[in-house]
Amino acid sequence: MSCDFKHFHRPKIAYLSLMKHLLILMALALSSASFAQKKAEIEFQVSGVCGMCETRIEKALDVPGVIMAEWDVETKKAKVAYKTKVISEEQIHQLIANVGHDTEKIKATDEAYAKMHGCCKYRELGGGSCTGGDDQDHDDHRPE
Ligand SMILES: [Cu+2]
Repeated sequence: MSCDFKHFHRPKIAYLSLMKHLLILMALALSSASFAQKKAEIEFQVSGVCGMCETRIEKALDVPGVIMAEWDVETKKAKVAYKTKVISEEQIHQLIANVGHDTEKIKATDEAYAKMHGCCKYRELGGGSCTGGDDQDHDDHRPE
């Protein structure tokens, strides 16, 4: 009764190569599934001045269909990933304009603009009472 070590060795290799193929198949299935969802990523200019603007813009885009939304106070660029079947690029611009921020495509109405905190009045010279982009901690003075 010889228990050859080689007998254990072979199936292990076969198992590993099977796992490798399974992983490749899974990766393929996942990537084709995300293709079916039709994701898009866009980047555009949005006017704003401070961290409060950032919160407002990102909160406005917290809707179904939007996968990721980021606005950078330094570059004034919004980066949005969304599902094209659920929401359109136009609607995304509109959502931002609705809370008072001008985008490349849609200007905010004077009414929406007036509702914003004084610090965020980017249309005024010098950007309202905001000192700059790194002023993050004025969550305490929200508009009444
Ligand atoms: Cu602001």
